[in-house]
Amino acid sequence: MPRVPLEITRRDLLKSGLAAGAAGLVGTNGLRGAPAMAAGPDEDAWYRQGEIRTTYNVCDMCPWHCGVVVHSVDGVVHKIDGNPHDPKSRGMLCPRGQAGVSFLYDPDRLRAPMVRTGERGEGRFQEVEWDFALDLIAQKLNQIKERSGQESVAIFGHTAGDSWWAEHFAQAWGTPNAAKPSSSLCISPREEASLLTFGTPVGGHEPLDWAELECLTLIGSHIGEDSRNTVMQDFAGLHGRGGTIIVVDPRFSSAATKADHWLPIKPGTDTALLLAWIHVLITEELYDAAYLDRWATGFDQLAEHVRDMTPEWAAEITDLPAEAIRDTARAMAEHAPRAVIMPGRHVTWYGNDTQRMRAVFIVNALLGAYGRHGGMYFNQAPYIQDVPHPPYAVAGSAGGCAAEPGDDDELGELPTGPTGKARADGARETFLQGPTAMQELIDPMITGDPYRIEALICYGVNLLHSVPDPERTKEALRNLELFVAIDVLPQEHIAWADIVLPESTYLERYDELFTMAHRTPYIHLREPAIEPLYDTKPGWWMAKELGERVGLENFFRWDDLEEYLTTRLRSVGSDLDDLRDRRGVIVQEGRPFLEDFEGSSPFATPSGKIELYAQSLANAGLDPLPVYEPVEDPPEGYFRLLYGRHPVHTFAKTQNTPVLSEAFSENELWLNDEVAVELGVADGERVMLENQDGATSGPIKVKATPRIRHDAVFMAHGFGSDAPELTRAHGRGASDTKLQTRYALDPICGGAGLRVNFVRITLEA
Ligand code: MGD
Ligand code: MGD
Repeated sequence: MPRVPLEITRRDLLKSGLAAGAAGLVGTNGLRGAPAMAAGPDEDAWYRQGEIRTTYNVCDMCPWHCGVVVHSVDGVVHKIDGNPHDPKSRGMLCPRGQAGVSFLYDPDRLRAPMVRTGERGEGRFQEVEWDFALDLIAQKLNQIKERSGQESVAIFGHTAGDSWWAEHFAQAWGTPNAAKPSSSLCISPREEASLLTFGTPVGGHEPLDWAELECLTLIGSHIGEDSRNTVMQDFAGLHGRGGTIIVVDPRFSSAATKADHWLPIKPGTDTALLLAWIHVLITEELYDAAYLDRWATGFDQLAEHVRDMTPEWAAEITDLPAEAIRDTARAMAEHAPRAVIMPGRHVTWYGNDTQRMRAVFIVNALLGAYGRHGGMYFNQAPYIQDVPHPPYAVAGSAGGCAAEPGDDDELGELPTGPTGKARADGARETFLQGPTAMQELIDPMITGDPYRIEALICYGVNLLHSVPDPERTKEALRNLELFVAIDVLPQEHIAWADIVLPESTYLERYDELFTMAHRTPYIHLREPAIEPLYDTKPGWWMAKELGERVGLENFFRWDDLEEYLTTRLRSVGSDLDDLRDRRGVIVQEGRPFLEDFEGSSPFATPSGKIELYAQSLANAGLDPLPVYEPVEDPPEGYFRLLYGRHPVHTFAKTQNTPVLSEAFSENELWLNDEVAVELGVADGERVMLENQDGATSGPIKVKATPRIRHDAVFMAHGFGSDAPELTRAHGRGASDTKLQTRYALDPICGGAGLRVNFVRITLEA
């Protein structure tokens, strides 16, 4: 029996290199760089205990998905490094990535399938056999389908592996009600804005040509706290070589500390700033006229639109000096086309977000940055074929970070979702276009309007932490006929499930290939480093077993994932052994720059050009050019609730990971230090928060700091878990989600703007 280090301590991880990682990125130097070696020979070191087995994987500790190399000895994983052959990680890994070992051996993990025995929310379960759990789910699903139609089943998915559920199973089963939080609660405004402007989405890997970039502007994007491995490497590279950095953030973020210009904007007013930048670029003739002439349409309408949107106009709105607005526009133009406003990632802020992102892209276009060296390259998905299956019953509607082209041309009958879904003619019931909005599927579970969603399969979504207004979500869960949760940890929503299916972690399973749209499109392998712990199973296995029980066996015409992967890999002249020989990754050639498109256009819009003026928005009765819409100010005594990332944690899923919890166990409330004095609150004091609707969260420790404006507070997302089974995360810090009882709906993409909530501070009872 292999020795399983159930409790990995900081000391153990010092041996494996993680503690070094906590101070920054850690390079892959084979195993020679491990600190224990540097300190001298260690006879007990894990790498002397047996033959080291090396496997290839894709990190699932955050959605950036770095390619990794996993080292195990005698069935125990000890160390994870960045894969030097992976275009994304480039051999480096962040502390969260290295903490995958600790995540794997978290003693609080779900261990066996369970069926609810108590009331929903009580968290009382009985362990059952897999066959029993799957038969029960299949029986319920078939009953619901017969009674109410397959669209009465919703499927939510996130984390790597979600394609088996929110895409393949959902489309085969025939529900348009499949959604990912990484869409309407994250990137959908920028993907829609990019589609409207350039005809293609941004994709999962933001395509900045960092190596030649000279000037970077960040609107919100808090690189350093948003600690995606490669983005931090690239940002450090730009800073190190003296590149110009402009940061627009109400908070003096980590990125702002490295900036040449910090614009502490009044929250919610960025579109006014962007319009004023466009005004300066046009009126001072700082735009790339030849580039726009060749590649863009709508310049004259744009120039007319921003004629009066002067820096002075924007200064009133944004609380920024007009001169600073002019200076920063000129700084960008000075470096054009090697100047870019980063597309951002979590961009669902105030409800008018697609328009704000259109304004971002228009600035980039005026700078001539698309398809230019030092600007934004054109990324491309790798070529690989799917495993053949019958036509799907519905088109893909879930969206996500790295959407791949689907098989939507082979559709059968299309049931319609309550929130509408993409159709060939672009018409939707609610939104112009874009994937199904997760938060909009909650109400139909409660009200039955326009029809009742009766069942929910939730794969890898932290339902009560990722979707706003968790009390509303609980009400929805109470109403369901069937709630199946597939997870690795006993997160808060697990207590509400009828049936819990425990998944093996990414280190214990094969999974779908990672096909990343990139400058050099690539395919990466995920293979198990060890056998699944406990009575857990991979998500693909569950999807196949359930599919076979509900009549979808033709969608799973393969015996296991090795066969499935081999079939796909053959279409690119490879197989599993070959992929391992290639160190887990196949890199293809892309067409990143304009010069690679001789005689054709890289812009897939109806006009084949960058559409500064969006005719499709005009056709739908929406603003074809971005318009600034004022947001409500906080009421007297309240602050706008801002939130973001903490470098050591990912969303709400790593707070229980032993080494990460040890490094940072509870979030803090950033409060302006002068305001703290006025309120009589001391730095480090614990307070409670109450929002405009009376929802409360806390206690949370105050960080009194001059680094935030007077009108806002800030906290890292993901804390304040109410799940007692998460022994390290339970009751630590405050949950931003609990304080987000409302959101502003983006009419174009269905995104949920979460920064429209206000909180007041009360002393801890
Ligand atoms: P944002 O919400 O854009 O998130 O990371 P980002 O895309 O960077 O940025 C939050 C910043 O916006 C904060 O600094 C906040 O002060 C500022 N802000 C708030 N309101 C306003 C405003 O009105 N205007 C302006 N200009 N700024 C404002 C999210 C990204 O992080 C995502 S989506 C993922 S999937 C990854 N998740 C993740 C993680 O979970 N953990 C870590 N450590 N890193 C991560 N990186 C990624
Ligand atoms: P996580 O907390 O990472 O966030 O939304 P989620 O992806 O829901 O939850 C991941 C879930 O997957 C957890 O329940 C975890 O235990 C489980 N899990 C981990 N590994 C596996 C696995 O291998 N298999 C299975 N089956 N489950 C696994 C993120 C989403 O949240 C995003 S992308 C953004 S940008 C938004 N951010 C955000 C915010 O900043 N604040 C608030 N209030 N809401 C937000 N919602 C959005």
